[in-house]
Amino acid sequence: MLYPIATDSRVVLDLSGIWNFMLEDDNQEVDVNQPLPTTDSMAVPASFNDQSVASEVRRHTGYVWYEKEFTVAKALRNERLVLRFGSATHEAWVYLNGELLVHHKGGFTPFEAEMNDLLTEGTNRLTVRLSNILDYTTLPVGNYTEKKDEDGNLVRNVDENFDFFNYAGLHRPVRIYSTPFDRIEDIVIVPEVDLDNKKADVKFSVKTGGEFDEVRVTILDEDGKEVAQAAGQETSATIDNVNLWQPLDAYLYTAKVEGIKNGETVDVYNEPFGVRKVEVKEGKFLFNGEPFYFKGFGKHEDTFVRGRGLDEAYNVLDLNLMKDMGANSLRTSHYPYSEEMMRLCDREGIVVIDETPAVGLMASFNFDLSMLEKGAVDDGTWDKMDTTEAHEQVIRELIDRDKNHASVVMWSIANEPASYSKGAYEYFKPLFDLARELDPQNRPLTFVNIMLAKPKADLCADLVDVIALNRYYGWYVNTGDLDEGEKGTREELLEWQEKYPEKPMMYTEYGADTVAGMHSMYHEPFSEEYQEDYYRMNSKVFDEIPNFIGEQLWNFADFQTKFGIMRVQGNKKGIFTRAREPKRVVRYLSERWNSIPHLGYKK
Ligand code: BDP
Repeated sequence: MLYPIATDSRVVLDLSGIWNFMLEDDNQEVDVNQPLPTTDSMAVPASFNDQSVASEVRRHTGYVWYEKEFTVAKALRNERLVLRFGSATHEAWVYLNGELLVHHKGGFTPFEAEMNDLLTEGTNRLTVRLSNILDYTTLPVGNYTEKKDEDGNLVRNVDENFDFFNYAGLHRPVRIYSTPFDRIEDIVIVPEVDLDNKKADVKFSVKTGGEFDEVRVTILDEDGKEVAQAAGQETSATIDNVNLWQPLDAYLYTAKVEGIKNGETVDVYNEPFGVRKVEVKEGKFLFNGEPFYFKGFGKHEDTFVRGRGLDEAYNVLDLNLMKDMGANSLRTSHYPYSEEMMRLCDREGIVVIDETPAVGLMASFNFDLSMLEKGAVDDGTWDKMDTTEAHEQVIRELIDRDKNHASVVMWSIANEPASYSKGAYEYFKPLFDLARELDPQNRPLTFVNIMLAKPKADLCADLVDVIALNRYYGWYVNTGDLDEGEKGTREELLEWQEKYPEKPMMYTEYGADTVAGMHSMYHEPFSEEYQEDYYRMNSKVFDEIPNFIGEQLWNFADFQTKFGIMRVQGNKKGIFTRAREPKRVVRYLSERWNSIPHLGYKK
């Protein structure tokens, strides 16, 4: 799916701003033919939760309504007009002037619909009903319950089966864009790099709607100079003396794609792309032929007031903080991030592990952990979960959306599923096959392995190209005992390496909750000193293991979670506070990462 941009043939209108908002009342039916009976204000894009002072809004589970009026200038109404949501969390029913225009389930991927037939002159009314319900059919997974209160009203509850607040709302821009009726619908770009000869053969596949006499592709360099041209919907062009897209040294070409009729350009679209080659080979992750070392973060889309809503200023700051520390990468834990962030990573040279929202795929922790050492555990997860359909859908939508991004070097199919439990392999095998079939660039695949699923217990590592581990030695186990934590870390990493000598491995999470401003002489958990000691211990072991190709810590910043006795105003594993103030460990990590080259650290 193409990102909406303005070109010589396209206009983009932004519906961001103040919308009307209300919670749905189960006892009062909403008539979509009438304006919503509310004048409460809600800003878009943003989560609704933290914009209100009422706790029933912040904690509302169920349905909410948004509405906005808009007008489309006459001059545009003869064009094809598409209404597009960057995301709507988690399920949306969209009405235009009282008619259902589009429905979409899944809170982190875009969707759109042609709106010409329902559009009127003058004022149009756009109404959106949203659900934030998560259950065993959705991703993420929620434990959903309903009960009646004393007055007989239905009370819904989602107990998040994951460790972040269930923010919801119109999180990303809502836009209208125009195209001619004969239009470019999609572009697939596959650069094949010949590193020895500094050349790239770039394949293009252009999907169109309507009719053109000719489709033309022109490749422009960063100065806007033409470097190659090709014609046809399935075509290719060669770039000589190619500028590679390298970590922290991004080079973006633009594919200018034109649909031509009677000698005139009817539609034009500009898609940025980078030329780079990633491969997994002999225990290494090769980036343009050289071993890459991931340094960076798992994070969240999480800011004050906006919640999970798009905030481009925070995105820019976050990447600047990362670059300043010598980091080069992030994982979009635990859901697809905004398209704006993906484009920013392309431009800044930040390497991305792109993750689906498959988090919470675990029945419960209530089983005998010692069983895991023996293998063959069944905790019931894969009978309980009914997420296959949602999982397939989101793999399709994510790859469709992000397939051309140079920054994306690997897909993460899930975070911390019960990969030790009977049925896990059978659940994941078809999903990995699907992702391999869909990705035109054949990127490596992984899923993020939970600490319970050590080499003897895990059933799914055969499916991955890179072993991605979330480990908390010295925090959730060996709490406060970094000597034991170090032993556990070393022992397990060596075990993985021995079992899968060909597969590189990395940490996608490790961290310790740390209260900013808390200090201690005595290695006390939660102190800033302990966080630093914890990271120093881990670094030492990482450097001993040849196939260990990256460290992405948990978490970039403190973030909001549900209530729980382990969380005080959320998760405090950030190395920055939620306000992006550094904790003590930032200095140590900056020194370490600035001294580790992005390429060629582990030969
Ligand atoms: C891991 C999860 C992550 C949590 C983290 C933690 O992947 O979402 O926030 O642990 O406990 O299990 O801090």
